[in-house]
Amino acid sequence: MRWTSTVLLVCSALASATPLIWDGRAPFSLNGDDLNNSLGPYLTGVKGQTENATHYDTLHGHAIAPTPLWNKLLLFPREQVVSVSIDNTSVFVPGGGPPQFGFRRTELIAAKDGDHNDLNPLMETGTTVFHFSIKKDESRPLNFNHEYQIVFIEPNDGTHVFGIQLGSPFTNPTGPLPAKNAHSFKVLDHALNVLFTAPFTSDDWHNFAIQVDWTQRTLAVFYSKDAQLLKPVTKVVPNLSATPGAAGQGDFHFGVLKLPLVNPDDTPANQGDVVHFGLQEGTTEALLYSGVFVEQVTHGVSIGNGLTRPIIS
Ligand SMILES: *[C@@H]1O[C@H](CO)[C@@H](O)[C@H](O)[C@H]1NC(C)=O
Ligand SMILES: *[C@@H]1O[C@H](CO)[C@@H](O)[C@H](O)[C@H]1NC(C)=O
Ligand SMILES: *[C@@H]1O[C@H](CO)[C@@H](O)[C@H](O)[C@H]1NC(C)=O
Ligand SMILES: CC(=O)N[C@H]1CO[C@H](CO)[C@@H](O)[C@@H]1O
Repeated sequence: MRWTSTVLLVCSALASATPLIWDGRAPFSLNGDDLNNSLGPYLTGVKGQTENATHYDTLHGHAIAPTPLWNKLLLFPREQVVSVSIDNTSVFVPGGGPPQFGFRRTELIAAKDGDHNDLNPLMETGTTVFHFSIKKDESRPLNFNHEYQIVFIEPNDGTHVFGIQLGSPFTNPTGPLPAKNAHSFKVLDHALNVLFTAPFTSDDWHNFAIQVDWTQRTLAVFYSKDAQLLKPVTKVVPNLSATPGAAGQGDFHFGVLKLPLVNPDDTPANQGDVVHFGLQEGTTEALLYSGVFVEQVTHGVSIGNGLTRPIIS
């Protein structure tokens, strides 16, 4: 009896937990045609122009286990892993702009069946928490001599409300490579201050949750590995260089955006234009993602195992 009521209690706690605003955990029903057509939870348009989305984005079905944080019974996971890859064809051509030959990039953008314009204000009002888990794709490693921007929220001004960086930050001229901490995740604020670092160890799922107060313009970070509950790893920090209000809202991206190295053969002006110039090896590289979702904090922050805790305050 006691056991039953505990179970009921846990279930009702789960049901009322946090409300979810957007769930980017790929259901097993999601397929390649959905990806090609930006149906389901992602817009897939940020990629090379010559190939369909399934060339870059792969749904792994039951072949790879997702983060155990939200999939405790790994025999019955609730989501499939999605990998995001780049190769030398990953030259994005933005609407109305020239091809971005400096970058190689593939990103998924949070949406609901193609609609991000209605979703973004829901995800980016009040206090909301952006969850995502990242693992190495050992067969398609990154090149840590380069800078990678892998998760970020980008308003129209092209800045990032917060960002996750890997690799050696781009410098002109090029410094010693790889840079110190190249193999660590760096959580950056809007002004590019490093809020938290964690080594990108192999074979682990790295779970992040970024708490964004859109009114006060602050950030706070949770992190854990694998099935460990998320733990606060920063205090609440100001992020006041981010733009307030609707102009400060933007698309929630995750994927692989690889910056170039300086090409000594380019003109001095072009050497600083990372979007359009620089050296890329053209290698195939990828990251694995799971556990991507955005929640309200009405009933706290989800930390795994069906548990929530109060926001960092
Ligand atoms: C998705 O792209 C793949 C690879 O080009 C292709 O085989 C498949 O037919 C595409 N599906 C749709 C619906 O576009
Ligand atoms: C993308 O998918 C469509 C629909 O299946 C197909 O007609 C087209 O050839 C594909 N494009 C490439 C580049 O594979
Ligand atoms: C990679 O793509 C760029 C731009 O399209 C091209 O100039 C370069 O030759 C390609 N490199 C390789 C190794 O294919
Ligand atoms: C961690 C931190 O304090 N980050 C920045 C948030 O925004 C303000 C205002 O631009 C910066 O001064 C902080 O350094």
